[in-house]
Amino acid sequence: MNFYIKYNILVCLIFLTEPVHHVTGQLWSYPNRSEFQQLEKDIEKAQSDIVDLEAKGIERHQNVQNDIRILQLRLDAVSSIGGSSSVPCGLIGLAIKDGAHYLLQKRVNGAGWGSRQNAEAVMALRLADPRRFSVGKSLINYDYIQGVNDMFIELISELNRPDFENDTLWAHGKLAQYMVGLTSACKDTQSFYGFDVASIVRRQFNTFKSFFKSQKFALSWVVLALCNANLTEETTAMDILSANPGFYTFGIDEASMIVMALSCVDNSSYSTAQRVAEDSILNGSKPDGSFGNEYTTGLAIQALTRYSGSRHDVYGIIQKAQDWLARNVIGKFANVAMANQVLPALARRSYVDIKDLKCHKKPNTAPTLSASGQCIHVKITAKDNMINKTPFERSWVANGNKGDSMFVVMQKLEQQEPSFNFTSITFSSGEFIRSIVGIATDSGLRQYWQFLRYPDTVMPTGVSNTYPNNMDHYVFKVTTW
Ligand code: B12
Ligand SMILES: *[C@@H]1O[C@H](CO)[C@@H](O)[C@H](O)[C@H]1NC(C)=O
Ligand SMILES: *[C@@H]1O[C@H](CO)[C@@H](O)[C@H](O)[C@H]1NC(C)=O
Ligand SMILES: *[C@@H]1O[C@H](CO)[C@@H](O)[C@H](O)[C@H]1NC(C)=O
Ligand SMILES: *[C@@H]1O[C@H](CO)[C@@H](O)[C@H](O)[C@H]1NC(C)=O
Ligand SMILES: *[C@@H]1O[C@H](CO)[C@@H](O)[C@H](O)[C@H]1NC(C)=O
Ligand SMILES: *[C@@H]1O[C@H](CO)[C@@H](O)[C@H](O)[C@H]1NC(C)=O
Repeated sequence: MNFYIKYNILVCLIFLTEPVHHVTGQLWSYPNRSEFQQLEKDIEKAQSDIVDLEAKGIERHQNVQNDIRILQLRLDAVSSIGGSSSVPCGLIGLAIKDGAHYLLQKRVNGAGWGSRQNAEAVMALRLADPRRFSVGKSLINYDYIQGVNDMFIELISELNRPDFENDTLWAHGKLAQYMVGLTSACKDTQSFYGFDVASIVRRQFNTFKSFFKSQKFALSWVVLALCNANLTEETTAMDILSANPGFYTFGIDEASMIVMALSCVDNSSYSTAQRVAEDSILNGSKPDGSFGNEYTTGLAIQALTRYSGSRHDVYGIIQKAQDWLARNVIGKFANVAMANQVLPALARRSYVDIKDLKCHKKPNTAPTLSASGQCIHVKITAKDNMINKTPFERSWVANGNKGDSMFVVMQKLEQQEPSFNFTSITFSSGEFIRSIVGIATDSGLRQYWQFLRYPDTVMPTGVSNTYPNNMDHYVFKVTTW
């Protein structure tokens, strides 16, 4: 066992046995696997409800949202040590969690992290922990999703300004950085609420070419924006970026951004410039393991994760730098830019990894609300051996359209089939089934029509929020609670 492994285990043990009150107070507690797993399940279920609502075009749902927030807080409490987190153990893992907490606590509803800061925050959270923060069906952090919404809203309102395109606060690399933010949140940058953000970034590059010639840090964001979105590169931008290798106005910070940008585009024409920039970063390594301050060290680590040369000690250099970085940022995250440059580095990722993040596809494919969807057949069974004197069981096949809710499918069946009818009551959570074929449940007797997917899976959603696929089979069964 070498020293480094021993050291890591020691650090893990220290943090497993000691609650770290000085970092985030009562949020940190001892692990309890079973509670952790239950919470993960609950959040997954709540999240699938959200996905259903979003598929219907309802963007926010206060109840589910609050549930997830509470669940997430409790999950944070139990997952901070142990649990199946994808964040590494030990000091570096703690620093990542602290940075994520820093960002999430700094977000203000509606405003996010403030003007021109939202993309940096959003991409930092995603790169810090893509699994936990994925905009997917799996475990998510709802505050992150809110932050993504805040970023969208800010950007939409900016894009609508007539003077936006040539506003240098945005045109000098900021919109490009937002494009990376959009991609990290799985958003199409060519049709963002009617805007082709990618084309605007290309035009800004051409309008402000002389600025970008002198500021390759900003130019790197333009290249990263197009590359992460899998769009064709601007050859002129690549030529500027790879010119004068070894000369960096803004030192290691700039060399690091150039390495990331060049390495993102898969073209051997730029490999020499990339190698020179990498060597220049490595030459800037300090005895304490850092490359300068937290910002510079964060960017340098990110760039070194893209290392293309032949030195064998780079892995160790990255580890040492990460260790220095973790010690220097825990409890000291100072602003969004620092979190943006540091968090990916701690997670051993870079801005280039955004192009490989998994973007989930919505389950059941997002239903269209029009009835123009393809025809579907849905089997419906009703069972009662409680209310009727003789046990009742009968099945029907309903003709509906893809995108119809179960409620709509049942309404259609009622029109198609004289032997089927039902009644329901409207609640804030949708339609509650009261009676089927005249068999009405008595709430005083704690009876209800339970809604299941055949044969016996209790549905997590009601009929208004369930969107059947072709050949699905659902069961209604009189049950008591
Ligand atoms: C380019 C650059 C500059 C250029 C900006 C010129 C330009 N029009 O592009 C100039 C030379 C003006 C500059 C100045 C300073 N900079 Co400077 N700069 C950078 C650099 C290398 C890249 C920023 C960038 O282009 N980002 C990409 C674009 C798309 O994002 P942006 O948000 O629009 O970027 C703007 C801001 O970053 C702003 N800016 C630049 N530096 C600073 C510093 C502070 C404190 C603030 C609030 C804003 C700011 O100018 C950028 C371009 O418009 C970063 C490196 C890094 N790691 O982030 C350092 C960096 C941001 N700068 C830093 C510093 C310390 C300074 C100075 C305070 C240095 C000094 N002592 O004078 C001054 C600012 C003084 C002041 N007037 O308040 C630090 C900030 C650390 C911190 N927050 O405490 C960084 C992180 C470098 C580092 N590794 O330490 N900087
Ligand atoms: C985990 O926590 C729950 C609720 O706090 C408790 O009921 C359960 O006994 C705990 N399980 C273990 C293994 O500690
Ligand atoms: C931005 O500036 C360029 C160059 O001056 C000009 O051609 C373009 O029309 C301007 N765009 C907008 C939207 O004003
Ligand atoms: C990226 O683009 C290429 C060609 O333009 C295409 O073959 C590839 O599937 C795309 N990848 C993704 C993830 O979109
Ligand atoms: C690689 O870059 C060179 C120089 O810009 C360019 O001429 C060439 O077409 C690029 N190759 C590919 C495969 O994109
Ligand atoms: C390496 O860094 C030192 C300062 O630390 C500098 O003087 C020297 O020029 C650098 N060498 C190269 C090849 O960049
Ligand atoms: C519903 O169907 C049942 C059984 O077929 C029938 O007795 C009842 O009258 C129907 N109710 C309505 C309102 O059509």
